[in-house]
Amino acid sequence: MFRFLTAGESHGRALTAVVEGIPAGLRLDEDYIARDLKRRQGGYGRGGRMKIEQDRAEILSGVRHGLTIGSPISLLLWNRDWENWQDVMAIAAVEKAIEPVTRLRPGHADLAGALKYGQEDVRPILERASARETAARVAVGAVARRFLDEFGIEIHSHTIAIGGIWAGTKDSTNVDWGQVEGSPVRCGDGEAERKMMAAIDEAREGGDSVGGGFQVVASGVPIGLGSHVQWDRRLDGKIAQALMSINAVKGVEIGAGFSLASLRGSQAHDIIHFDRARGQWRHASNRAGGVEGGMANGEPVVVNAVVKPIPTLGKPLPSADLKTGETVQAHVERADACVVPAAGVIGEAMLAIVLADAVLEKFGGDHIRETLRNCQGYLEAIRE
Ligand code: EPS
Repeated sequence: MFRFLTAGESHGRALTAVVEGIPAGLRLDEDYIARDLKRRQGGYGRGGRMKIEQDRAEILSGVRHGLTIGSPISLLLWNRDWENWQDVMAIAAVEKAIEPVTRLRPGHADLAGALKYGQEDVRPILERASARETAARVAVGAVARRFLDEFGIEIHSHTIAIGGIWAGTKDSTNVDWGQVEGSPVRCGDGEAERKMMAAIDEAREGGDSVGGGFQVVASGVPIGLGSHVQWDRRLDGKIAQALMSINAVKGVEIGAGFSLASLRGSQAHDIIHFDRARGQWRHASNRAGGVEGGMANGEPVVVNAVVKPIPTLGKPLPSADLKTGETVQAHVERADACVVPAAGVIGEAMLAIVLADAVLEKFGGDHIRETLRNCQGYLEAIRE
């Protein structure tokens, strides 16, 4: 229903994306998308690249006079840093000899990518494997978010861990989102925030990097998105895939996730009741993270993800050379010491994309009025 492709190399001329499935009649402008792009660029622990880029997505199609028209929306984000890479990343052949990257970085796409795509230089692999691509995803996610706004679905994220420092709470009902947005590490726990920043400084000074975790929360998700009837229609499966696809993410859990392994059935499940005053089905707790049987259960969708420390290190690990097989130090490039705060914003984008798709699957519609009417009709029907 909602689908998209991105293209572009990290130091190529631009990133692009084509988005399809958004109904006509949705208000959309570049400033709205720019807000999330800016949030993604921030975060304590970023390297020199973010001082060069000022990401903005130009809308090239699919919108007229501020409203979507139902046709594919194409987005263009120029890479400012391309100016410095015009020979290395030239589209046409160049006369000049370009030094190949052959020292493989453990933890990166270098080895498998170079072998699989028949490259003697790792550059073409690392350029596309780079998390720079997530700028395009965040632009796409902002389009999805604009659509979800119409249904009262809100998505937030916060950092829950960096470098072994855990925030005091993973309780998504207890987060001050304003404080998170003002925090250099996007963490709502002030004491943890200071320790996280110190952990980032320490890693950076030692030529190292740190990972961590983030939580994404979507509220206002209508009960019944997704389906139990087929494996690939399960909402939790789609969410896990989308979040796991973010560069450096190594673990995803929904709701109480891995901690459910130590609970009994009587402790693990969320008691159901009918809230007569509001005419709503509710659960007394949310260990399911808003998904039961592959469907949204009406509670906030809560997803946690773990981000590994990024693999480009100032003080590199021992590795091997692609060309000679000799033991060498891994390749060193300018990089970030910590990307967890940015990863949370990317997580919001990926969850927005999955939810926009699920809303369209359930309610259809070629004009936003039609989609909203179908949604309202359904919500009224289940209240009766
Ligand atoms: C990245 C390396 C760094 C990061 C980059 C991801 O880029 P550069 O090699 O230009 O210094 O800054 O992330 C971004 C450019 C971005 O926009 O998030 C990598 O190797 O994955």
